[in-house]
Amino acid sequence: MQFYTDVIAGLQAEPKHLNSKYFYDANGDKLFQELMNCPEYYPTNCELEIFSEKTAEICDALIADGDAFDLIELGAGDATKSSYLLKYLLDKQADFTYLPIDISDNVISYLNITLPVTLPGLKITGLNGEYFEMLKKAAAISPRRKVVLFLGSNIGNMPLDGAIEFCRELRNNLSAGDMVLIGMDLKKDPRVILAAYNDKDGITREFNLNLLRRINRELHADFDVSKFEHYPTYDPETGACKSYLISLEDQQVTIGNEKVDFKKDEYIYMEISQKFTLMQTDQIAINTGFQPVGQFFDTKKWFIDAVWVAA
Ligand code: AVI
Repeated sequence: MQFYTDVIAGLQAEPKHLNSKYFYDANGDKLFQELMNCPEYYPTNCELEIFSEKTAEICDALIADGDAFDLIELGAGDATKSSYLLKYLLDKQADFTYLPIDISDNVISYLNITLPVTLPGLKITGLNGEYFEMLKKAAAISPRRKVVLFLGSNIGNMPLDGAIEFCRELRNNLSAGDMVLIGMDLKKDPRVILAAYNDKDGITREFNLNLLRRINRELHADFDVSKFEHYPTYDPETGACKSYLISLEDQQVTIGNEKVDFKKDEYIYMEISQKFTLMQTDQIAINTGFQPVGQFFDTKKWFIDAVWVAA
């Protein structure tokens, strides 16, 4: 099982690490929802402001010449932000089909059922699976122009070279003239950034510890989560915001048939949430085969939704 293999490989590595994509079990999803509502975690509100205040401008950029298109969303979640666009596009009678892609089949069946009710007239084909596999499927379903939404600064959860590789692969799955609307969190006051990953109510702490609990539940492990502490960091030079769990004592943890030793003060690297300069956002586009053609910001200019065209 991939989860088990990844966890064991990560905890036997030097330094120890876990992949933050495993944060999102049912409990992790709930904690992330709570996080998005907590006062310190600004990215969601910034991007919501962009989508609610700049709906017409964003849609006009995506509609381009007015030809029919497929609106594909990578990691659609509950589609709160994209619903602003969907409603506007429907009102404008744009000819489009919405294809949300998500790894969770719960998410896809929820969207397939609820969106046509809340947005009458919406054509929707939910795709359950890995992003690039589903992008290939979307291309096979229809030859129409593709507009891809990749929101929430999910791109920031990859190390910078991984993000570049991801954008290159995204480009390889698109045709010239296709578009991307990508949300990226920008560099800002380092104290604001650090606070977003170190909220007073300890939700981010629980979000990180939840992965150890998930490993206990699903992989027959015996982590004592009270023996680990959440340690968030932000480096204003590189823009890397990283979270670690620190072992509070020498301890041994059993995971299935494996035993993992932790020294006191040893860390597990849990997550990166990369922050970008504006110039970096353009550079990533250009270096991966896109042309940056539009920029939408919240009033504080803390977050960008950039429009890229596949060159
Ligand atoms: C999903 N992702 C963009 C969030 C972020 O900001 O990196 C996940 C998160 N981790 C801690 N707080 C939120």
